[in-house]
Amino acid sequence: MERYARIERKTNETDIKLELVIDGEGQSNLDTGVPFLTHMLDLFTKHGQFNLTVAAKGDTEIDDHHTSEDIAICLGQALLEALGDKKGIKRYGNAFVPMDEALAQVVVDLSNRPHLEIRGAEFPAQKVGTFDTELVHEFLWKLALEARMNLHVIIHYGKNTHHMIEAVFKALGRALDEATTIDPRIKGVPSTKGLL
Ligand SMILES: [Mn+2]
Repeated sequence: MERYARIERKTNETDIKLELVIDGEGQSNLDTGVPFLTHMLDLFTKHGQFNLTVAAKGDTEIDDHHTSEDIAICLGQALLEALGDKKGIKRYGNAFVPMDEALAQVVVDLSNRPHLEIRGAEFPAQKVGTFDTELVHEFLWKLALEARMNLHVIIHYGKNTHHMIEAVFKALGRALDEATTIDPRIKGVPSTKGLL
């Protein structure tokens, strides 16, 4: 059975349609209205071997906040829904990704216990394109919350803000690819509680 979810979410601030295939080919079809976020989700999809479609209209005339936050909410919901009962998944994922001078690490646990820890995300620049770099935290927190995952993000070092954030999104894709992978040795869910 294909691990797939489609989420539609409409508020006074944003109107989002998002489709996620977990076992994909790294293909994305993205119209987010936030160019830097489009770039990041494209990398995330490629490195996570997902397929991701996003059609978002938001109040970007104000800033990118609502649109970025709400795309994260939809992506988190899609991930949770597509994973279903989580039977056979590896559950944990860990990835280091360098991007030129920057090195990021992302560790995830699809634990049903939402949590976010971030270290080293003191970005030299406040903006990349139109994108406020403080939205990285907002995006990751809403994603962790809605996907009900424990997400640890460590930027070990870096000087260029674009590189630092790019390394995070690539590592996020790779860590989630590992965590969502089905391991045929695992019968049921990988938890001594018997439930995730
Ligand atoms: Mn780039």
